[in-house]
Amino acid sequence: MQEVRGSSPLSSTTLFSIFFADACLRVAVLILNLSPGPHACKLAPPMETSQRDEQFYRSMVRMRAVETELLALSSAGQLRGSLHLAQGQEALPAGAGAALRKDDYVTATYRGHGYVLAKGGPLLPIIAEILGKAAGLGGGKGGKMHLFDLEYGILGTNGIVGAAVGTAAGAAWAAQLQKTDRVALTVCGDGALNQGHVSECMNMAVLYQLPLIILCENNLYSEMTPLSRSHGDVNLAGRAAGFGLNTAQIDGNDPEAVYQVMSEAVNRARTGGGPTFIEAATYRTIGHYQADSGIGYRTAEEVEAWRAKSPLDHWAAKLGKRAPAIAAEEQAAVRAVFEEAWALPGPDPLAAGTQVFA
Ligand SMILES: Cc1ncc(C[n+]2csc(CCOP(=O)(O)OP(=O)(O)O)c2C)c(N)n1
Ligand SMILES: [Mg+2]
Repeated sequence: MQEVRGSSPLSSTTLFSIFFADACLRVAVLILNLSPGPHACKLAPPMETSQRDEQFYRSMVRMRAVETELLALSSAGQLRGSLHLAQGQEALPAGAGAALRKDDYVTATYRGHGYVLAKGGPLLPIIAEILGKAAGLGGGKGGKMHLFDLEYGILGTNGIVGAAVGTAAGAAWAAQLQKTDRVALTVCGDGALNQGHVSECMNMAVLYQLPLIILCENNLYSEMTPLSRSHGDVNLAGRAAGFGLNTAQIDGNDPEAVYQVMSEAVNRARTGGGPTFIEAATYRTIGHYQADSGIGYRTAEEVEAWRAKSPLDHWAAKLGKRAPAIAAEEQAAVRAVFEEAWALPGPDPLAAGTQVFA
């Protein structure tokens, strides 16, 4: 990990170049419905290793079970729209979610439903939202790319590449201004680093020493474009270090490694130590979205090699005889929630104009 560098002096050029990011942060601060006032700094109590092993496995199995149900509905033509799944990347939400408090903020990508699940809120309103039901988190109007839950600090999954970084930076700034010790985690892909807005946010986060953690899921592809064809320098953490962030590069398929580096970053952010960028090496062993085979721009051998590194299989092997019963329990619970959610009514058409801010 690198140490945070001292703040740079603010020249007029710097001020001009940060205008866009500053505007985004101000909007995010304005829209937040936060409880004001300082409260005591609470660091997460350490969890026993054996407890963590089971929690990670449960979290990963739950996420895979949710995706299996969604894929079946989509394949049967019963679920409309694009479905961006994250098979092979389950260790990231499992490890990251375990390092956060309920009142910490999270923003994520169109592939970020796992982080919403891992934040620990009840499953039914999440699934109901994805299925477009009135009992969903957003009344069934947002779907999978717009999962919001203020009670659990979920400030949105997001279909616009890189956009969620600005919302999280705004939330981190709000937490700092209100003298709370909340932190904001934002999840982005490797491709998002080529969005100018993300660079502006990294610069701002260092200047303001925001309690922000950027977890970059480096799955080696932006849609169908390999990293080497979209980035002049494939060292993503190096780019963040250039802005002055603390950085780390980890195996994103190891939930324990994710948990450890996240805990370090969270504790640093809570205690005024500033932002961290984590580059996590991972791979989606499924297509970019439901209609993509994932082969063509990638070889079958490459996909198979990464399947062999599946975090789910590794953790099942680690838990040994306990794994099948845990998996069966989680899968049955997810199945039951899908059945319950599927039977629920959709939103009232007359309510189409409510809860809409645009
Ligand atoms: C601003 C913007 N530009 C382009 C797109 C189209 N698009 C959707 S996903 C994607 C690839 C993003 O890749 P990455 O950030 O690596 O995330 P991954 O899909 O690999 O998880 C692109 C270009 C978009 N949604 N938003
Ligand atoms: Mg990617």
